[in-house]
Amino acid sequence: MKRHVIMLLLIAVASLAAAADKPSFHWDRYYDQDAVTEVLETIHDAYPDLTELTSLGKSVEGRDIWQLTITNEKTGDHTTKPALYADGAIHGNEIQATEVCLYTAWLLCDRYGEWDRVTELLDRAAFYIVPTVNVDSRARYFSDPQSHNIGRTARMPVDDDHDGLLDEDAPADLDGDGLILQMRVRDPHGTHRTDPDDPRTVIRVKPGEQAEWTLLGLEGVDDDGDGQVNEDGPGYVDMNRSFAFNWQPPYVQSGSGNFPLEPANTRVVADFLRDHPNIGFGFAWHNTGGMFLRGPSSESSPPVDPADVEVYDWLGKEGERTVPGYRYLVAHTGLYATYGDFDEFCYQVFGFLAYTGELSMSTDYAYRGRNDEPSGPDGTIWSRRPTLSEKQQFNDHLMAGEMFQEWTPFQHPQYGEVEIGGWKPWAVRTNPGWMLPDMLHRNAMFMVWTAMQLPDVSVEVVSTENLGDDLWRVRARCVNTAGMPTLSANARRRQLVRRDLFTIEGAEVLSGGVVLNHWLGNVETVANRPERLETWTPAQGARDVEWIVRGDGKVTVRYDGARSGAVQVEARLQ
Ligand SMILES: [Ca+2]
Ligand SMILES: [Ca+2]
Ligand SMILES: [Ca+2]
Ligand SMILES: [Ca+2]
Ligand SMILES: [Zn+2]
Repeated sequence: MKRHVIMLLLIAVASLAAAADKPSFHWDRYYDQDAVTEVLETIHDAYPDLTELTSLGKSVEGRDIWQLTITNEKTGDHTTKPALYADGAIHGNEIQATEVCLYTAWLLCDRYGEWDRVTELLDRAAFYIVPTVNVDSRARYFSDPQSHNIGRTARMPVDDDHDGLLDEDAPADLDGDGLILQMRVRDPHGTHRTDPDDPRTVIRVKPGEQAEWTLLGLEGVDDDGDGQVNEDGPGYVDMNRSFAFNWQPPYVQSGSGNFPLEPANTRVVADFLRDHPNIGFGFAWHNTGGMFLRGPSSESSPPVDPADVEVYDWLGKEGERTVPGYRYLVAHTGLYATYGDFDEFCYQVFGFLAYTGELSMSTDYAYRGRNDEPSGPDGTIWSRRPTLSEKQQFNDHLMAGEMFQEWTPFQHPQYGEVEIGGWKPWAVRTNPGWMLPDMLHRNAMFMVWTAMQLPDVSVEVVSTENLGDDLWRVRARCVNTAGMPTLSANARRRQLVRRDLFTIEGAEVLSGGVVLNHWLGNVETVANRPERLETWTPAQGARDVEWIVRGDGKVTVRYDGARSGAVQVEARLQ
């Protein structure tokens, strides 16, 4: 009796200890690059059987580009499982994309063994997570003077104004407050006036109105005396215009660099995708706008196969419900054209579907109640952009006025008396920390749900029929219970990845083929190598095959897909 009590106590203590050992993190804050590394190492140390942490390589400035693999390694190596790829912050100033990746990694490990669906998912599938692609610019977003629009691109020097000098005239923190904000100069012949609803806001003048201000852009001076201010800041190679499909030179697509995959960061991502043909779906996280974007990315892009559009649409609607307010859109018709971007590269080169996820929306900053004007142009609350003065009310009532730097006089060496002020970082593109947890969880769960739709196959021998002596008709079936086919329509049509192999071993195979109609017995027999049938299996569907074999022992039937993993079963010819 006593012994039992002690045993129970020990078990209780052990499970408490296990719970206490689980790392927990604050998800209402942002992590700088050192802290991102620490979070990843903490997760990996706590879950060594679920994770592998590697550096894909060094960035342009020599920082590690971390990649975390998450799967239950006891049920098989990650390369043998269907996989979902997710990365963040290829645009370095779109920082919360990294937190979405970190949160997802933590959630999967934390809930493994607790939530059945997560447990089953990590037993049969893998996640490849690259929290920060543009590690250099994201690191500098925390360490250098900040602006929400600075740090998008790779830190590769480019002569933006073609004057023979590289990166010679960047925006600068003139008043030394650690922020790079807007400059304005008093000008009765300018373009803007003070908003009568809020003295901090400037609005464009309408015909007949008296102007007060000319806006001068970001803080900075004409460093090289060429008559322009801020015309050539650090870099300008946009790594999400650098992927190797429908890449266009900079005179068509600004920031595309000299040739596809030029920045080291983009290159290591592309190499990783190439080296992992088991990836069946991709996400690249960005801000801003609240969107899940897919191709075609431009008017010159090939169309998405109608069968793949059905999958995209089905998943996209789930995304819209999981993250209310976000819209699922075709990139070039719903937003704008891009060339050489990630999701089209995934789809057209490797043949797996991918979304570009745009985090944060202007309606996050709404300040209005149910009796205020309720809806936007398309009748939804989400399409109504808050006006700048409404955003100031949000600032005052929810952020104690800390989102906006009041306009302050400054003596500028070239413009004379100017004013510096404007929206601070955390006000535009990135949300204040307290808004993060809900956003992180919803987008993470959309990825989890998407991963649950990766091919989930099993194989069975449906029948073995003796045709006389040692001649047998063997029928086998692969069943895919998930929402994605084992291969996308584009991957099949353009042969972007090997076809799945339905094979039989252990007997002499005389003929074989895919069963077109198993009730009528129609079989599409192949001319060569009938023991090795090349095929695929539809979503929530089955693939039947038939072989005529000579033998008398055990046969092994196997279904092996690059994106579905391999399953096999044995049967006896008797
Ligand atoms: Ca230059
Ligand atoms: Ca430059
Ligand atoms: Ca200049
Ligand atoms: Ca210049
Ligand atoms: Zn972006």
